[in-house]
Amino acid sequence: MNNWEIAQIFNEIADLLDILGESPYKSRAYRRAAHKLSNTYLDAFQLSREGRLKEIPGIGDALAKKIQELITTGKLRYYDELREKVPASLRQLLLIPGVGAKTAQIIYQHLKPRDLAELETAAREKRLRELPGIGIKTEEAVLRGLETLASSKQRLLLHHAFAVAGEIKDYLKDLSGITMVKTAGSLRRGRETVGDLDFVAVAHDPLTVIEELANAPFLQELLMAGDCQLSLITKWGIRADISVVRPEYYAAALQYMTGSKEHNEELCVLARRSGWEISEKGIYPGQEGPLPSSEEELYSRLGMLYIPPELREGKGEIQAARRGVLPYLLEECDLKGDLHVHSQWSDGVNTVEELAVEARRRGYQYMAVTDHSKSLHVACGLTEDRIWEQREEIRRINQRFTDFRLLAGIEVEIRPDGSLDFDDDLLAEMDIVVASIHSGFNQDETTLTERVVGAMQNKHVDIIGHPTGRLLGRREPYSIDIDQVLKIAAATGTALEINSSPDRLDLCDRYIRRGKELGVCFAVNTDAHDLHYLDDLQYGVLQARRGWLERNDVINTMTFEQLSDWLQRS
Ligand code: DGT
Ligand code: CA
Ligand code: CA
Ligand code: ZN
Repeated sequence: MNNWEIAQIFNEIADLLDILGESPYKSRAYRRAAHKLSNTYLDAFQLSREGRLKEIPGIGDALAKKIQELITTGKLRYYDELREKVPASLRQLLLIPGVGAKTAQIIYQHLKPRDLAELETAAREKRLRELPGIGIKTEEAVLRGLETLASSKQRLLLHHAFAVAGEIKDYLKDLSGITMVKTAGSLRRGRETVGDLDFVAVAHDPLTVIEELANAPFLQELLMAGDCQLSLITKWGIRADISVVRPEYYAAALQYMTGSKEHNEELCVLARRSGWEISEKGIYPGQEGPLPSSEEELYSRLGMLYIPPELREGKGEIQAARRGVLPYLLEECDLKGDLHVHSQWSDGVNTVEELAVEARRRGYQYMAVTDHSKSLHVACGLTEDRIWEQREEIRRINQRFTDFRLLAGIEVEIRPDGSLDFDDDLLAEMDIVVASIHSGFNQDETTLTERVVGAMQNKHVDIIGHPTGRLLGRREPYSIDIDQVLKIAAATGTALEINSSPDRLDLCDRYIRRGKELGVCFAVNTDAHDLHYLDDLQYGVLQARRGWLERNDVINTMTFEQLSDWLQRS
């Protein structure tokens, strides 16, 4: 039982409490705990052994006991009791992202859909909107939620995928007989969510290794074991495919298992023309000479530049590689600072000073402290007075450094009516302004687009934070005319954020690439509320690379002096 699984159960408990009409304080406590659990770097399993669960913020005595019970017995009596009180067909409605207890109850009372397919039919036939208290908007939200649910079914977020893949890889590396292991598949390509995990392992005697793997400690169910491949369900409930090949097939197998399917299919057409062979071991020369010893050699012998995994989606990268015009992709070490970070002044957990020290330790030249603004009450948004106090603290801390600067910024609310939380005079005083939407997600496309466009037209706004508002697997992007947003961003010189948080990764790769074509500049930020999440930057970098971005497309690759000039632009 890991943090994420516990969080899922707590969220479900919160929904069940709402359905049963219990005090909203109770459900809120479970939701808050779920949020903390899925966002903390602290490992509940580890802490429970040491009796230190209460170190997780939001976890008191009662919740700690429940977590303890879940971890030691794999079950929770309280949860089972609640489930018994709510019919299964009502419970399944709660699984739809965006459908809360109230909506679920109305749908259940009036329609009693047997399954989600039946609900979808009702929504498509526009029958939901006729129910009391449910309008067109809710009906559309249900349809969107059903789509999200279908597409996200058990797809893993990147940080979970990396964590589980790391454990499997560590085990494989230590297995005698295996000389090398690489992660392949969508995880190697840095896709924003991952369906299953794929590995390529090298061994002189693949068969023996495969036999031995059938006893791997993380194995829950063996799905298939062939001469060079093994498919299994891990104890985390996640599927893994492991290819075990002899050393000479390493490059061919790694290339094949990395995919994507679309990329491979295009590559196969070219390979066949060169007389190469194709099998589940990969694409290789067969009669046409020795096997390539690296992916670089493989691509080169097929007449093209080496294609980084993040580009291998069958979206024009093969043509570009053949013409020799692939981008020099952004790298994490190109980034010289983070331009969207929260402190204790709003809803972050660290002091400004702690952030500065950590940023400097990471070798950053700068970091922007961008706390929330006043109308975001849930996040303790800053009033004008508090902003001035915070500036004073930032000024004091900056005096200590000659090689590092904190920027006094703000994440200003774009309010539902399109206005910003502060007037121009105040915004003009800030070193950097990130403008974001955190409310009114359900407005129509024209209104939402105008809110974002209006913010970009304000000359004090430097960056639009998480531009489409999506939460992977939980909330669809709000409806905005993205092409319009990209064009105005290019015209006004406003940077669009690539939010690195693995449950956002907002913008998505497609929009990034379209934006680059239109001349948009980007900022790869973490939006960290805790300094441990400054590490999320790696996911944002992957996303930027998948959007074909180069160093020059990203403003936080600039030195402090260059960035200062950029921020002064009119
Ligand atoms: P996922 O797991 O849904 O996130 O995405 P992938 O890309 O990891 O897909 P997966 O695990 O089904 O397969 C791993 C790789 O194996 C895939 O990226 C390319 C290769 N592959 C799988 N099926 C096919 C196929 O039908 N044709 C070709 N050419 N390659 C395939
Ligand atoms: Ca996969
Ligand atoms: Ca797979
Ligand atoms: Zn933020």
